[in-house]
Amino acid sequence: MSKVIGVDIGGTKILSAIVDENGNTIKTVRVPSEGKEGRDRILYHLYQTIEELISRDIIGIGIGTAGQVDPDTGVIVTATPNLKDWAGTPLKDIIEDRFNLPTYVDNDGNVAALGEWWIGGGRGARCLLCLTIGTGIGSGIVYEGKVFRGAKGVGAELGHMSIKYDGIRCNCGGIGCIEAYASGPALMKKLQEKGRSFGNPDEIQQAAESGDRIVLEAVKEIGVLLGYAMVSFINIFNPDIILLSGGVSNLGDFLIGPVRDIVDTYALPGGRDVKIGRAVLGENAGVVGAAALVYLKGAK
Ligand code: BMX
Ligand code: ZN
Repeated sequence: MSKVIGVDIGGTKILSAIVDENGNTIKTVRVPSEGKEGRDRILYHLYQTIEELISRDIIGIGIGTAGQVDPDTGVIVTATPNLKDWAGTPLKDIIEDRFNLPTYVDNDGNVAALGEWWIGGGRGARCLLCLTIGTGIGSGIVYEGKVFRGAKGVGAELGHMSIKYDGIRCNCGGIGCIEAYASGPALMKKLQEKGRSFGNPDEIQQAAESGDRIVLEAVKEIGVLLGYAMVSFINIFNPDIILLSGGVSNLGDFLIGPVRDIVDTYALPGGRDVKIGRAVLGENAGVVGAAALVYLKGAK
């Protein structure tokens, strides 16, 4: 059976896996991305993870990366400081030259959505929206079996929907983006402001599960804001299902409950029957979807 390497490059980590043609994840490798250290460090870690997985059975490499990507050329068009100096990197050419395998590159949110549509919780959906809530808020839309990318392939950046025109400045340079309010670092910051500090999302989840009032309040606050952004997504796209992945989504119903309440109250009634849940593939959605790019020849 042929196999593919799927890679998911985020602001904090690079997750890579060998994925077979049925979407089974065979072996996974996790390394830091050190995105804030710039292009050379990111590439260093990327090469390392591919080298660990490569063998004669591998027929191609699929990469989902944070940043806006031109999926035809595999060049990074823009990136926030989460992946410093990443803009302008001809990633497809670099990887093809180095490993001599056909390589596809796309945005990380797009591939997470593709993975969920291919073998996860979005199977059979006509209009699937996927939000990855981690270092940033990534997103992807699969409509009638195709990844929606817009005119130049750089669309579907739902994390940069502004919910407040006079709000806080986002990493992207915009103002009031939902990413600035509801990403992992935004939640950490909110908790710090309430006098609580946590090392990672798992600790926050444990605190929520043990009924920590301050944590539950902070999670509810970001859930409400996420809900308002979702109202706009629902009114624009009329998805049948919205799936959440990434570290913050592990908060499950603590987060999804407030989102659901806002959607049920404020989305235009025709679209309110949307299902909202967690990604079935969890943190593997990105690597599986990146591999799907190879099997589905770019999913165009
Ligand atoms: C940012 C932006 C998106 C990305 C999202 C999730 C960059 C570097 N990133 O909004 O393109 O999809 O973060 O990224 O421009 P992650 O770092 O949380 O995986
Ligand atoms: Zn933004």
